[in-house]
Amino acid sequence: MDIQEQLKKIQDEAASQISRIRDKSALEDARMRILGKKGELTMLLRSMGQVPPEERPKVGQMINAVREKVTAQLEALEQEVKKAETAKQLEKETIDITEPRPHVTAGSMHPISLVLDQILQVFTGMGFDVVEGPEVELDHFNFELMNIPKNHPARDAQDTFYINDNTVLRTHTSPVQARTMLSRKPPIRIVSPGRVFRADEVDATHSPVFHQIEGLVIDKDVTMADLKGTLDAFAKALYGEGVTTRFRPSFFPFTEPSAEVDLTCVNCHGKGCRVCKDTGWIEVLGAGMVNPKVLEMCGIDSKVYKGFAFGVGLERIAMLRYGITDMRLLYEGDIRFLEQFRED
Ligand code: 2NL
Repeated sequence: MDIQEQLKKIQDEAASQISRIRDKSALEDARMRILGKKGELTMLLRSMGQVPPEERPKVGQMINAVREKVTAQLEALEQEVKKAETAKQLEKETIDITEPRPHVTAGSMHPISLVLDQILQVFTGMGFDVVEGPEVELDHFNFELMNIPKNHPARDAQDTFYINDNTVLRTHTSPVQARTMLSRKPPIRIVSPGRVFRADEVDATHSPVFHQIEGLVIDKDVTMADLKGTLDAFAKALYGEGVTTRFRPSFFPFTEPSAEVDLTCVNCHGKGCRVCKDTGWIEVLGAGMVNPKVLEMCGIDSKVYKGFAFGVGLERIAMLRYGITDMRLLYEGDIRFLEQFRED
């Protein structure tokens, strides 16, 4: 077989091999077999020694022509294989955007968080700062500075969780406000939300851990009228224009005078119903003018400055707002209860 015949054979075989190739690895195999270092064309080029010198240029040209042709065929094939592989990949990764998505359940805000957010909105809107403090508190801040001296019944171990002789789980957020009076100069306008602790048995209206928000305003010329106006605005912002407050005389060691504060029954709007026991009013707050003794103990001159303060239980607000009749629902984490507060 002369060189020309061998070349033709190589070219024909290459063409037929190439026509059967469908993927990249077969393509690379063919490239090596035909054009590679030990490939058929290279071998042929090596045997040029046996070709008479005058024919070498012509034979060389012929070999190169075949190499170019095969190279071109391989390149064309490579483009096709690439295109086919891309098409296959795209097909595999196609997303059917009409397919219904799997049901995803998002979490929801806890009712206590919902009412706290609403209340903070109202008070920050009136210029109050939000201040938080420790849950494990010194007797000194929790009781002494609130004018609740040693041997006062409120300190009874039956009501208070003692850590040791002078450390308690705070029974109200008042100590946060005492700390603020000691560290800031008046005027002071703050609310302090947080968890508080009392040694109560669990039932539909009691829990040893509950939430409170207290407010405190200290300035020159602060009066009971400012307290009443502030709480009226709070009631209306939270429950609507038809709701107002009613003050009844009361007693707290830390305020003088003190008041229990009722809101227009949010259920019957004052007509009388089961929720308000036919009175038209619901008790939700305690409030009063800060006892001058408390101001003095907290480093504030009671001849120059006056203050008002109030405290609200968040559980009670949440229960009224959402018609929850058993406080235990707020702590059990039952998904069937919680998911009713989803806001989407
Ligand atoms: C209630 C009663 C109240 C206060 C909390 C307070 C704080 C300071 C000084 C004076 Cl620093 N008073 N807080 C005042 C009156 C009532 O809460 O029944 N809360 C649910």
